[in-house]
Amino acid sequence: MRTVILVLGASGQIGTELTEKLRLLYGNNNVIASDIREGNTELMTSGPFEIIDATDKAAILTVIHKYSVTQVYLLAAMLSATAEKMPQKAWNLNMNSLLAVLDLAKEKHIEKIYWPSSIAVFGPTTPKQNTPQKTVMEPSTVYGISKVSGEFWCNYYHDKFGVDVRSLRYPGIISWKTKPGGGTTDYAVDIYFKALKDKKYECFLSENTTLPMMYMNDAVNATIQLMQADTKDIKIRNGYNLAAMSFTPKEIAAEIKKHIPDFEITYNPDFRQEIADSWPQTIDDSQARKDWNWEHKFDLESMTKDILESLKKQKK
Ligand code: AKB
Repeated sequence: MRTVILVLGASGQIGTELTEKLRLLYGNNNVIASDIREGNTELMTSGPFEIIDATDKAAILTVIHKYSVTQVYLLAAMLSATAEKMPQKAWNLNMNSLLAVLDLAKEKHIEKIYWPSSIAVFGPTTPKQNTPQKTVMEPSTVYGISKVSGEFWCNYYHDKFGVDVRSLRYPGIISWKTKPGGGTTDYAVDIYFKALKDKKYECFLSENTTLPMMYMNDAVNATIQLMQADTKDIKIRNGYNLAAMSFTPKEIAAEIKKHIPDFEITYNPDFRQEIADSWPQTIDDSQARKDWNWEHKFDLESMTKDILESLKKQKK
């Protein structure tokens, strides 16, 4: 049976690199990239590209029929910081897109769904260290509320209708090819660009704010590994905890300084500090490691080296 994948939100931070990797694995014409806006030239020319509003179930179905799509990766979402400013819009996008895709699977138009959850499902009452797979989920952000509700919907559609939906609770994802937008963990991406360009960075979180993070290469691999895992090994249908590293702004700045000795960081915390303070600092992802052999490759040191080298090469 041929696998044909539709990526919704393919122009975004994770969507861009995930689509690139999926095209390598499944063939360019078997991975349909889509977004509400156009993406980079590479994404739009290396395989099929469709403009789709991820909340428009009929539009998604038209594309599913057009290409005989078998799997949907739903990456379209509004992240934590933007969602605090536009709660209703965030709820509509994050929930309606998920419900549309879950319904399409329930109606047997597709066989498998990937939907990302986040560490934002946790809140101030959750244990902060080594946060367990199953624990208190009382988020204090609009984004977190949408993610925790989404997790319950995934579980519900799996239990009631047998929908094969799989999900990961992403930590902050760090990349250099496409920048994220509107997240609380985004400082850990911006800092590399500013370090190379200006040799200084003003951080919107305080120096000792520890957050769980992951390099994009690991996040893309985890996502594809989860989707390729045997159904019998998938024991969690709401969202798997996933971890690689945890660090503070002060620690990432110190790592960058090893490569750019005159780099300076200053701190000017804003409303995002409260969001960061409500999230866990370290995550226990032993269930993912046990169920489908998840293993991360990058730590702060190897990621920093890789990002700075890649950005320097790109500039040449
Ligand atoms: C955000 O900061 O909103 C996201 C996330 C942790 O889900 N990167």
